[in-house]
Amino acid sequence: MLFDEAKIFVKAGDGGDGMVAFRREKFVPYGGPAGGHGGKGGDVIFQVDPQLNTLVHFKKRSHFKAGRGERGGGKNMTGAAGEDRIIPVPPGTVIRHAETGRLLADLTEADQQTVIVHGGQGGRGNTAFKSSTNQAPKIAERGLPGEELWITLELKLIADVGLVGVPNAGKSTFLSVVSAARPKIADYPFTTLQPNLGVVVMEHRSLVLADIPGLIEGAHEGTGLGHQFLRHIERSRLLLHLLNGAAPDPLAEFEQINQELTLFSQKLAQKPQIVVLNKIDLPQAQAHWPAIQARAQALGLPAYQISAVTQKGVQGLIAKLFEHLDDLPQEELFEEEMPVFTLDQSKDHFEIEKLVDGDGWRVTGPRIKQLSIQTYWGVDQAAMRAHQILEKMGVNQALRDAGVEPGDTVFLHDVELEWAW
Ligand SMILES: Nc1nc2c(ncn2[C@@H]2O[C@H](COP(=O)(O)OP(=O)(O)OP(=O)(O)O)[C@@H](O)[C@H]2O)c(=O)[nH]1
Ligand SMILES: [Mg+2]
Repeated sequence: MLFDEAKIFVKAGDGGDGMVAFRREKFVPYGGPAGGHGGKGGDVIFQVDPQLNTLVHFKKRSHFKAGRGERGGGKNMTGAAGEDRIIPVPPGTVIRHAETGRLLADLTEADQQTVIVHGGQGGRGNTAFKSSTNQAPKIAERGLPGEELWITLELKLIADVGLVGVPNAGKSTFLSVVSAARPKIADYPFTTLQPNLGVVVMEHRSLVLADIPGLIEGAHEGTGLGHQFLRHIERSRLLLHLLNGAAPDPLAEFEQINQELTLFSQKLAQKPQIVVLNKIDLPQAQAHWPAIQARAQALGLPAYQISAVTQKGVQGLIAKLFEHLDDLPQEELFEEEMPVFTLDQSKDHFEIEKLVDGDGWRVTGPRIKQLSIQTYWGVDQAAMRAHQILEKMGVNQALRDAGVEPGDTVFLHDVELEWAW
């Protein structure tokens, strides 16, 4: 069965801390600042691997982390960047924010990549704080934490070729011999209850084949199981109509299924189709071939005969599928507009809240959070610099306007400070 949904947690690497260091040279009594910057944390990146066709590997694992950046060194050495974490997903994977459902990525093309959470910036070393008035700064920044997020993955069926046919025609058998997919196969109708996808590889090329439940009369109205899955193959570029050679009248079944496709949608009815008679290892199947070939020719459709079980004609058919696809245009796969993904919409935005239990205040906001984490509050110079930034952002004024008195406790996110102005 196709496993087509997963919920996972991704965490990008934290940035490395900046370093406070000074040059020590022979005969130079007082060297300048030489503390390097911390390395950037690694990103978590999703990449399309065309060889994959399910999300089943996310069943075993739900947490993925990128590497953290190293701390800055002396002699202006920047810390090494954290390693990116590249997570392979099958084509057709849609990634959403787990809580809000917001679309983050719609991955369709081979090797397409998208960064879902970004590594934290490395903190700057003390070299960055040198100025005309401060030649020997003792401050550095701490690295920022990497972004983290719960996301959902959904696999959208994107097949180049959709397999249609009556139950028992051998669709799943065919898929299993031409791809690594292992669908259930059995000698009764409606063995397949969920679509199966398989990737067919030939000489560095690949195509995706979708095996859907068998269709029967009334399928367009929801009889049987095929109905809900016809929508999936509406997006495929080519239909492979597989005929059950063991049936008493495969030609009548062929007409019937085409009728159902027409009744379901014009789009499906007009989709290019190739006709394939299966089970020609059986003598009765061979007997049907001339009539089927003649009918296909009359309709202007290519026709082939195979045995999925003995694999007679199968390789030739695959080569033909690639040829037919080459003649067809690529289907437009993007259904949803890609948003620009940002965790922080407006970084300088902040809010002040009076805490109910006592005389404290809390300031929150993306830039405030960043500053609270980045600053070594115990170091006077660093704290001074943070206060200058708060002044520029208008936070100090806003606190005064709100009625903050000297001596009050002010939380900058989780960092507790005493208001001194
Ligand atoms: N003799 C013969 N039997 C075949 C061939 N291909 C498939 N079969 C048999 O036909 C039966 C049905 O095969 P499936 O692959 O399950 O058929 P399906 O079209 O996927 O059926 P649904 O999932 O019910 O729609 C199984 O018993 C297969 O072994 C073939 O080339 N020759
Ligand atoms: Mg099947």
